[in-house]
Amino acid sequence: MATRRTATWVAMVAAVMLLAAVSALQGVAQAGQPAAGQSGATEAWGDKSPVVLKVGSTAPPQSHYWVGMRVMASIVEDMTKGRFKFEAYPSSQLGGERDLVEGVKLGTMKLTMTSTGPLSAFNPLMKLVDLPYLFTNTQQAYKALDGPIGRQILAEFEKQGLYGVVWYENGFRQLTNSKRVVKSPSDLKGLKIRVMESPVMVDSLNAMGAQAVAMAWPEVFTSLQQGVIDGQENPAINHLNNRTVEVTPYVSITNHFYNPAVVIANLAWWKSLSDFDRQVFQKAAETSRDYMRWFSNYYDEAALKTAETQYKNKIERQIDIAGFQKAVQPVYDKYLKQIPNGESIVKQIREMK
Ligand code: EAX
Repeated sequence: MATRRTATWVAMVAAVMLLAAVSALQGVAQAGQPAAGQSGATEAWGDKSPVVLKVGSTAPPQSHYWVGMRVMASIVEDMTKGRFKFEAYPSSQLGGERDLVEGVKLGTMKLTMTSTGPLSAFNPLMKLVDLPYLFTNTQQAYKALDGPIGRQILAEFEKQGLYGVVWYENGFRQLTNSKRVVKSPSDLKGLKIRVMESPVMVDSLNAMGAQAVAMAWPEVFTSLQQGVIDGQENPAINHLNNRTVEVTPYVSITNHFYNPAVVIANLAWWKSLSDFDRQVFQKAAETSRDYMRWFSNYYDEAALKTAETQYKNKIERQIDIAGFQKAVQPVYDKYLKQIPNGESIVKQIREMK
């Protein structure tokens, strides 16, 4: 996977290097031995000039998103013997998440990864995933998303010329702000909190007591610095990696959204792949999903520790969760009416915990 910020790749995690090393060895062992009858598997390394896949994200290179994408890239590049080459554009270099999804829809990009923020504009079922306090733990989320419910939700993207390859993880979102300790809905009164461009999320933060401000990620840091907004909400790992630790020291462990992410492809391009290549991409995506989820879970708590010790953030864990859950009930009432089978899907997800 190539990048414009070469230095960041030097920091690639050891396990990824191990994976690459193993892949390289397999490449040597198999050189000149075509895989029987598999189109796309028979070329030697470097036979053709590679198809370059530009992948963007708002997340910086050290984030869990890129841990996943580097694993995916190394598997695909190896298994296709270099016929595909990934190029990384981290830290919003290609714009915000809506820009990325629109690029994939238009076909100017073949593949990207994004949090759910802009996705409900492309797929009404994504509104279910954005509901507050729907998931209580990651195992429940993985069970729902990796099973038939998750597949049904992803399948809806096809109507928009998009293909949902796999569910990645962003994580459980926590409130952070520059003003004061927030424990309950009344503490949020008057605070302008940035949320992603999702109507469900906007309504949820308003219901929780805040003044929600929908904003694309690239504008957030400056808006916090200038005091246009008082806070934001994101998983702890992003709070650290996206540097909001520096400007919003009050952190509340509200866990109000479990936020997955999606690896999304242009549907026409996906269909144009050979059967072998499509399976390579799909399996690489699934392997990378498991890997990045492990990393995300592993660093979530560590990120809070760093926020506390290094950045002197105040981490508030005594939160009136019941109060917030009660406050967001109208959001369920509003959206479950709009989504076909929404009520039954939510019930099934709740029973999985
Ligand atoms: O890096 O927009 C958001 O809050 C996302 O969680 C973020 O862009 C991921």
